[in-house]
This record gives sequence, C-alpha cells and structure tokens, in this order.
Amino acid sequence: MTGDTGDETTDRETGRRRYLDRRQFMMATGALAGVGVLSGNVGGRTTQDEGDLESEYPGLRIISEEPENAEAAARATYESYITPREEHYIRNHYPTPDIDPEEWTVSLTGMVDEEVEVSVDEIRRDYSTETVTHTMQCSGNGRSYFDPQVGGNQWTFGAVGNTVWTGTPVGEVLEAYGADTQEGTWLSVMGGEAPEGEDIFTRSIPMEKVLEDCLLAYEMNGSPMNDDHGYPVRLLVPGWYGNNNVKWVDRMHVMDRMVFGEEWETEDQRLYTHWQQYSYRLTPIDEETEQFERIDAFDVRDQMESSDIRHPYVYDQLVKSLIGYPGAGATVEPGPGGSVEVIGVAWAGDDEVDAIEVSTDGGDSWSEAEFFGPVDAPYSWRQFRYVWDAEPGSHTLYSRATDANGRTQPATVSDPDAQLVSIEDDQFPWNQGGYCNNAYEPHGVEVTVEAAGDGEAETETAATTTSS
Ligand SMILES: Nc1nc2c(c(=O)[nH]1)N[C@H]1C(S)=C(S)[C@@H](COP(=O)(O)O)O[C@H]1N2
Ligand SMILES: [Mo]
Repeated sequence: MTGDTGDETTDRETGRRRYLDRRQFMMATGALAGVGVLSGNVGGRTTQDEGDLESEYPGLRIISEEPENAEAAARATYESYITPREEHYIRNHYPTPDIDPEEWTVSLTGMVDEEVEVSVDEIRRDYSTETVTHTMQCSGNGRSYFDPQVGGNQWTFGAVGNTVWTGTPVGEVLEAYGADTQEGTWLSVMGGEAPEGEDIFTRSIPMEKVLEDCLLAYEMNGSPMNDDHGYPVRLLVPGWYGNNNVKWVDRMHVMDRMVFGEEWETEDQRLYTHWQQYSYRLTPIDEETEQFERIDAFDVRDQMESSDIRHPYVYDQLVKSLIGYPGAGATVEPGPGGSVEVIGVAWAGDDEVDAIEVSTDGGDSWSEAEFFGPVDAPYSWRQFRYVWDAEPGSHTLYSRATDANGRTQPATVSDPDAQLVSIEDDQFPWNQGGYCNNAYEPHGVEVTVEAAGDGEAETETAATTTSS
C-alpha cells in the first residue's frame, strides 16, 4: 500500500520550499494571519496565469490540472489553525467554470410561494451576513491508504483545511420567498458547472441542517472567494464532508425528499441523482448501493450503526486527527531539554472533539495530548500539542482523537472481504468509493530523532506517510 507521493520534480520542490520559507517568515512577522495574501488574489480569476494551479497554489500537490484537484503538499499545513487559500485543497469533478458574477443568478424552485432568480447582489446585500470557521474535508481524503486500492483521486492526508467562510444564511433567502421548510423537507442544491451531457453536481440537504447553520458563502478567509472554491457563491454546510458544500450554486429546489428516482433522471443518465444517491455512499465490496427517498440520521457514524441504512450517505464527518509537526520522514533534533513538541489538529464534524492521544512507539502506548488555540468555533478543528521526550532513533508517531460521543478513531482499514458496515474491532470499513477513512495508522508519520549536536536537522522533504 502506498501513501508515498515523493515523486515530485526538483523544480516543484524548490518552488514549494521557497513558498514554505516565505510563509514561515510571514508567520513570524505576523503578516500572514491566515488570510490569502501571498498571491494577490481577488475575486474570480487571480492576477496570475490562468489555469496555472502550481503557481496559484504553491502549497498544494497537484493531482490533476483539469479538472482541478490538489491537496496540501506538506504536513506543515496542519501546524496552523487557519489554512491559507494557497494550501487549501481543491476538489472538482468538472473544470472550474468562468462565471460573470453580474449575470449569475441562483434559481429558487419547488415548494416555494414564488419561483425566482436571485442575483448574487441580492444574496450579498439583502440579508444578514454570518461567518463560520469550518473544517472541510473531502470524503475521499485518505483513500490512497485503502488496500486493495479503489479508483478515484489518490488523496493522502491533505484534502482537508480549516477556513473562515462568510455569507448569507440560506434560511433567510428561503423565508423571503415563502419556502416550505417544515420538518422532513429537503433542499437540493445544484452546481452550475457540469459540461453538456454530464451529471449535475447535486446534493440534497435536510432542511433542519439548512435552517440551523448553512450559508450561501462568498468570502473565504476574509477575502473574496476565488473561482476554484466556488465563486461567486457556494453552499457551506458546517461540519459536514466537503461533497455537501456545493460550489457555483445555480439552483436550490425545495422538496419533500432527496433527489430520488426517475423524476430526477433521464433515460440514459442519472442526471441529478448520481452524486447524491450513487456516489458518496459507503458500500461494501460486491454490494449494490440502495437508494432512499429520505433518511433521518445524518452523522456518518450514526448511519453506520443504524439498521435501516446499510450504505451510509456521506454527510456529517467522523472524528479524525492529523500530525502537522514533525512531518513525515522528518529528521528532528530535540530541544535543549531533550523534547520535541508534536503539533497537530483534530476535528469531529458538527460534534466536538473531546480527547486527543499521541503514540510515539507505533501504537504500543498512548499519552494524552493537550488542546490549545481557538475554542469558540464548533465546526472547526482543535489544535493539539504533545511534549515528547524523544530518544534518538526512528519512531512511528500516531494521533488518535475521540469525539464527544466517545467515538475514537480506529487503527486500520478493514479487509474488503470482511464486508464491514461500521467501525468494529478497531477497523474502518473498507468501501467501494474509498470514503471517510479515519484510521490512524495509515495517517501516522515516521520520524528520525537525532542525538543532540548531531548536526543540521532537516525538515520534511516529501509528503511521505507510513503505510499500514
Ligand atoms: N458544483 C460542485 N460543487 C462541489 C464539487 C464539484 O465538483 N462541483 N466538489 C465537491 C467536493 S467532493 C468537495 S470535497 C468540495 C471541495 O471544495 P474546495 O474545492 O473548495 O476545497 O466541493 C464540493 N462541491
Ligand atoms: Mo470531496
């Protein structure tokens, strides 16, 4: 099994290093308060070359240029509370569209008093403005650690970021046009970028979540959102996996169920149902995914444990954590007291993370680490630190978080033949799509500790991780 991504070219390595050095400098001087200040981005296309992902996002490892898919290249991204735009992963099924915000509208249809086209200007100016810090993770993050591997982008650890999103509460727009938002209704939100003949990126969100905290967002980290992240307007579903956060919102349809069945399909295409009903489901090997009109549990773990839903829908995130320092493959020299400070992040979707433990001996023993950093953002990750009395030699480091429901990250991903549908015996259920991997072993880091005075310690050179 491979988590290794150390095949980058030297040029790219140099470019990234320059960026990371610069970033470190700006952190030190306080110039980079988590805001995308490095590349002069404004709304829409940036001031740099169009389509040149590498120069626009120097903190990312590019998986594909078209459609744009890229993840954080270095563990260092997980040393900080806020993820700068230059390091926030991008996940696109189709190429980023070129949108004129003056012309763009969001259609509101279905169970409403009045079907309308809402302009971007109206969304920005006619309703209240709210901000949420949200740890957004692609449900495919960690997919490359599945054995046997499954198809799709081979994300390692880097398809997650913590950013500040600003926009309009969706509920206010729905209310303005008399939408039926009673219990049991759903809002299906559609992206506007699908090329002719492709399935429209559609997600059905239960109305109770929509009204609770969903936004039509247009700013990221205090700057106008840029095109790759959904400009001019995206849905923000705090705490839930990235796939629910529909970019380039084109239409919102109020319904009494999810997009389901022939009404939402054409003869030869799952036009609106594909991304809701077939993709983004946790299905064991050799099973066909079962479709539902409605479900009433949204936390992925709750669904895993429900006897009604055998193939969970990818909604609210599972508990997970990542070590940011030391990075994978790093050689570190302990400080004067002989210790190394292990730093990382832990999150649990719309639940809280309750505890975080670190192992420095490959999981034989565990110690409680401590949380630090901002506390007042319920959908945001928490930072953690652990002061490690580090002996010279090589060590395998793991982190393992537990959420407020007492659910802990499992150790490994199961064998497909086990056909698990929930987390059992410390194993995450292998599934056909490679979704929601929160097992801690494949996300660990291999670290070498030098004896004090052994010379220059190097930092991470590639996004390598241990395999399991
Ligand atoms: N319209 C549209 N919205 C989309 C997608 C897409 O392909 N099209 N990808 C989704 C997925 S799978 C993820 S993980 C997030 C990624 O958001 P980001 O690119 O801003 O990180 O957007 C979601 N929203
Ligand atoms: Mo995703």
